Amino acid sequence: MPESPSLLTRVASRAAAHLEDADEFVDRLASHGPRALAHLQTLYGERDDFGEVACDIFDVAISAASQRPLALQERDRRREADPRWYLRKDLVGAWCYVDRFAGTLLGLLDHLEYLDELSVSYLHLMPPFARPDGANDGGYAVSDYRSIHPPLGTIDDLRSVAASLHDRGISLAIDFVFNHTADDHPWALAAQAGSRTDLDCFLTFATEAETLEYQPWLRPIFPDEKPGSFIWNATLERWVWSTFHNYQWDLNYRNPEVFRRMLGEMLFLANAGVDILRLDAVPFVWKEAGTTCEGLPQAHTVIRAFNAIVRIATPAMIFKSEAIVHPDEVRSYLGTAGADARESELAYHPLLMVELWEALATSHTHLLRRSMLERFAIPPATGWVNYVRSHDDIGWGFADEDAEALHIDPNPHRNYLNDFYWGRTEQSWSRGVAFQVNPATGDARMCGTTASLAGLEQAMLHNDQKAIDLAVRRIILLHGIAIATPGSPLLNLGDELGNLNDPSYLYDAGLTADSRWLHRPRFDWERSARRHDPATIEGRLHGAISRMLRLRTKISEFCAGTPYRPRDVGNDHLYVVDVGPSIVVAGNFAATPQTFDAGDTPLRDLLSGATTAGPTELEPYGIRWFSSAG
Ligand code: OTU
Repeated sequence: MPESPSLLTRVASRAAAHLEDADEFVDRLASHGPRALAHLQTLYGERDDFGEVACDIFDVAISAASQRPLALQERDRRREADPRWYLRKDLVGAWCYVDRFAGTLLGLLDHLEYLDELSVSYLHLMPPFARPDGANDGGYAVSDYRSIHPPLGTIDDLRSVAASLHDRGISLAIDFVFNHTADDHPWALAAQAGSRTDLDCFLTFATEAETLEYQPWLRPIFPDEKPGSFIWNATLERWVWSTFHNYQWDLNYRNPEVFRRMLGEMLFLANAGVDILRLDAVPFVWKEAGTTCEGLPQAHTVIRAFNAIVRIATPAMIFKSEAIVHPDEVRSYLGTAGADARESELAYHPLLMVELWEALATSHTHLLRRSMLERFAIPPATGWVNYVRSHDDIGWGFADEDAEALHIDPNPHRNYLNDFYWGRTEQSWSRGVAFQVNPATGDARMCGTTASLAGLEQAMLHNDQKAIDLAVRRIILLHGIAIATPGSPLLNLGDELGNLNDPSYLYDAGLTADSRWLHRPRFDWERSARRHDPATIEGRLHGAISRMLRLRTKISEFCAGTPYRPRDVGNDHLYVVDVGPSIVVAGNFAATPQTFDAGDTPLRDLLSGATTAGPTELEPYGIRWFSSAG
């Protein structure tokens, strides 16, 4: 890379010319610039104009640094002095749709006490940006990254929400939907009005034959909508790459102009006060003919390049990646050991999530245990985001190899789990529904809220008190394990009250085709009023979940990086795991009491305060956090 020293020197002198005080920028450039440049070189180094391309990209960073509000510059310094801030035991996330939780962005500020009760230290908002009328994938089709969907408020409201959250010690997380834009984003409109520069930001093809160089290898994501990943656009008279919905057009990161523009949007959000950027749909951002176009090395390089530049321009912000793919692929977005490979600092942990639901349906924990034994390890200075339920469907993404090692046939097992949660098997308590059943591949997923999948809805319909009790226990069990897993927990706001399925989406033209809306109900503030009454369902759930969240913020073993070792205790209904040297988490996945041998050393139950030794009974779906440290 012969030109790199001179190129970075050029960047440093441009910074000096544009920034009032360029020292910090230049220092950060010295630390992270070589890495950023190396990644850009990997992506775009073959171009004759690479030097210009790279300078233009660094100019975006300089411009963002020049516009960085003073309070956020201060935040940058504090976080650089405390670089492990996102690995700590007190990082507790909660997510919501702004309208469904609080009406508007500013409405969020009325609920800060509620978040405090749940020990929330970062609030993740589903994309609040401008989006097309009608279907817009819940905001995952972005028409403008710099303006807010008008009913929710304005970009200034977002800034002031960020500032108010920061004042309360709460960080702000937001989605960065960077694989695609909405088809009415200005770039897509300009492309349709004849701008070649904008057309080149997307992946379009003159003939269907050209799409066939890719199509046979691609995984259909929303097969209900279209069989493949391309749509014909009559205005462009071209085929447009659209991995997700027809109105979401994939961006072309092979074109450095896309990288430059999207970096600008990303740093704009950082300057609005975003602390944690959820990178949406990360595997898809780079395409190569004849491959699956998922998780290619260049997709990782794109994220690494973005990350290195964020460290220079807006270092208070980190990344949380979202990839719902093979578990080993999922963890690959956390980079590899070594500073050069810094990628996402946090990653969703879908394997834990699906394995919790799998163990609940089967009341056996061997696949959960094996999955965690084989695939929990991640690079230093990165953390799992442990959750029970996201806003998306659930697909059975355990590793086939892990199932086969236990003599479980993976696909029939997936079919069994779907049938169970769709409520089609006799023993099922669940009221989930099917999502994107693909007869061609046999793939199918499911939707439903935590409570409805855990049996609460069915039990309430039958007014069956015993079944209600079991369902409440199941919900607490799943949360009890996720919250006690090293990394950080992410609560689906509403799960702490037992939110049930909401079929009203069926009557909304913009939502009806997407059954994921079944599990995105409006937050029920009336039910939340009962949360302090332990005689109610809401009181039992909120009481247990808020207590566990509070407690976890005090237990150092729960921070990211602690060794996590599931035990074989000879009873497959039990999930028993050593978290660090002194914490033992034990969950009973059976509807009957099970005995756990606590051993000779007395263990203190951190949730109840009781001390135990020897054979200890775990009630149906019971959960314990033990400490041997006294
Ligand atoms: C994400 O999900 C979002 O979470 C969804 O809500 C969006 O619809 C989608 O992107 C498009 O923006 O396929 O079924 O491996 O699996 O990113 C959900 C990653 C999805 C994908 C995941 C995607």
